[in-house]
Amino acid sequence: MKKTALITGISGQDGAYLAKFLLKKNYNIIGTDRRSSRDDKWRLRYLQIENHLVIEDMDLLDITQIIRIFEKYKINEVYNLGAQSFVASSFNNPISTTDVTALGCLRLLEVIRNKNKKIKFYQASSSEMYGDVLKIPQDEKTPFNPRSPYAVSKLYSHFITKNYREAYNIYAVSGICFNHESPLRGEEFITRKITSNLAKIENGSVDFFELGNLESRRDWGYAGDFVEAMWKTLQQKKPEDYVISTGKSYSVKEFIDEAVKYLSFPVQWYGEGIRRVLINKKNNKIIIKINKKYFRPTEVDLLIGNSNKLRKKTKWKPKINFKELVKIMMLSDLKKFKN
Ligand code: NDP
Ligand code: GDR
Repeated sequence: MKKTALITGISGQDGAYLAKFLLKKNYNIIGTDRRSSRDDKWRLRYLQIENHLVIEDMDLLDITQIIRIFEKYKINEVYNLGAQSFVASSFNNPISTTDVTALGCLRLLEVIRNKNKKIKFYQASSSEMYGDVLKIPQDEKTPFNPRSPYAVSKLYSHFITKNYREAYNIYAVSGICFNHESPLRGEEFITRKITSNLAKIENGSVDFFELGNLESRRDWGYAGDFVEAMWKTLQQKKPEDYVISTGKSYSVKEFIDEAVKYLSFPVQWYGEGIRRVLINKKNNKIIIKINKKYFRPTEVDLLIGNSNKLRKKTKWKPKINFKELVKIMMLSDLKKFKN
């Protein structure tokens, strides 16, 4: 019998890739997000799946909307990807971030507990929960030390998922995902901010752009690989938590150094710290500057995940490495922003 999966956050990067993946596995997909006046279907169109799934309004802030959806459909698996997911914004909007990212998860779990405890539940936990890291690399046993309202909210949803698993015997799993990117990443996140702006500089529509801390290091993987891991964590005998990561870490500066290889002109760094700039050597114009406003009040300096548990239990491994990821994103944006 065909399974039905409910994906919250269907308009986001992961929602689109996961829906595509599950459609290939012959699932019915109910994708939900809050009602919006913006075009929030562009990712589904990009992957050519917009007409292959059902989209419903379901704001994670509103439990009556959640109940309505659970009454309307017979759901087998829930993937809770909906969140205020931008760390920088969580410093300005801590209360709304907590409401959707922490309590949104609890609202879903409460509905599952009351309606049907057999529904499997995946929570999108985050490597940001490790924050100012207490061990390198980070695995399922590493203590958490969050550094932003976003990370604290994710920690709440992580532990409430564990609590509902233990207290009510619900098949509830947290996938602790390290950063994963793609051409469908929002342009506010650093990788896409870099690739989209470099492509706009290449086509002449932008002169320069500004960034914050270039030294922070992230374990960057490809979103298409990560959604497969999410699904696998829900297909095991026992519900458990899993780290999902590539196991390699690069700095923001290293990401830029890899991305500029796809430009038609040579570049060079000058200066240090806040005065550092990247110059187009063909015309000696600045293309990247540092602006203090992009530094966070508390930063996460280094993330690198150990996903051995997932790899052993499910045979998952990432297919796309760092260089390939940068290439995919650069070529996609160079094409997208071509004159
Ligand atoms: P995106 O920011 O691209 O997508 C987030 C989704 O959540 C959007 O569809 C957004 O809808 C939706 N959303 C926001 N507020 C609400 C609300 N009140 N009710 C319902 N839906 C809402 O994130 P990603 O796809 O990159 O990430 C998916 C999940 O995984 C998130 O929970 C994120 O925190 C987590 N995560 C992501 C990682 C990554 O590297 N990408 C790593 C670790 C965890 P709208 O379009 O209306 O804003
Ligand atoms: P992150 O992703 O905070 O790791 O959260 P982001 O791409 O926003 O930042 C990564 C690092 O780059 C530094 N940085 C900048 N970041 C942005 N966005 N813009 C800038 O101009 C800039 N300059 C430097 C940041 O300080 C940071 O160190 C992502 C999100 O997807 C979360 O939802 C998810 O949980 C985690 O990844 C794992």
